[in-house]
Amino acid sequence: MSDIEIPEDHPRRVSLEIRHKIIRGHGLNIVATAGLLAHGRGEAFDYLLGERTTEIARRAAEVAVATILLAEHPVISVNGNVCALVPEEMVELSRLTGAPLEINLFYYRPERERAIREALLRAGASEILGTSDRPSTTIPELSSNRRKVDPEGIGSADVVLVPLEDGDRTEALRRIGKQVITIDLNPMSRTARYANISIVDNIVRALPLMVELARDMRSLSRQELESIVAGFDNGRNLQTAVRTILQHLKEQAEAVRSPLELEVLEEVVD
Ligand code: PTJ
Repeated sequence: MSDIEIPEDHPRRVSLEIRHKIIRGHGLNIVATAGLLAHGRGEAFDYLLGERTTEIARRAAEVAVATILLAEHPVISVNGNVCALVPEEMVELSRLTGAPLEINLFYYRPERERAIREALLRAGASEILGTSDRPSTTIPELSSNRRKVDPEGIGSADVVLVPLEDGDRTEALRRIGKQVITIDLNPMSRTARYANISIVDNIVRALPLMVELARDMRSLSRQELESIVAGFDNGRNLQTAVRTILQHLKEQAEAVRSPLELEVLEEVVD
């Protein structure tokens, strides 16, 4: 467990608080050790994107929520990082959309499954699929632990939300005809490229946004939901995300000088 106090006025407070949620989750067996590294990669991409929800991420989130609401049997897959960062939001999205939560781990250990299940129950979940006491089936062509899925969950789903995912499973899920939605800060990852809808944003921002959207959109008609989904092109979405990074980097190239040096320059101008 991490009990490090982050000063109120620390300029990187939000980022550090998120980091500490992951570290705490690791101490509780929720997050895999590799999950710490995955988080670091996510942080780096978030920096490159300007640590904000872009217009295209918002549009992808709208399309994702509409797709989940339109689905016959949507399922939300939960791993360690997701559970450590946004457990309440996951439970709320599941409640609002009727998509059950399924635990599906790359680095499977029984104690991790138990810790994640308990954390989701504490966050208000009533039903959790994918646990070892439940029946399981397998995704063909996948050799990792993620091969095992719940027949009442991912096994029979038409739409699966798989945030912070590895590319192999996204590819396998696509090959067996599932529609895949992901949340991934790296627009060049295999997951982002194989998914039908990729929300290029930090899950800590994307999930509260999806909850808010689900609350607003669940009263819409099928026709209205279909018009939200119509015309969405994930390839173009990812290209725009990469261009957004390039644009942000260009702006940073101008602003990258030391803040102390800039203070001195401002004084000279005054
Ligand atoms: O809990 P487990 O055992 O299922 O393992 C989970 C991890 C995340 C360790 C596993 O799925 C893994 O190794 O994932 P990858 O291949 O590292 O991919 C994770 C992706 O999520 C990377 O592209 C990261 O950039 C991205 N990512 C990391 N943190 C965030 C993120 N995307 C959105 N929000 C984040 N906070």
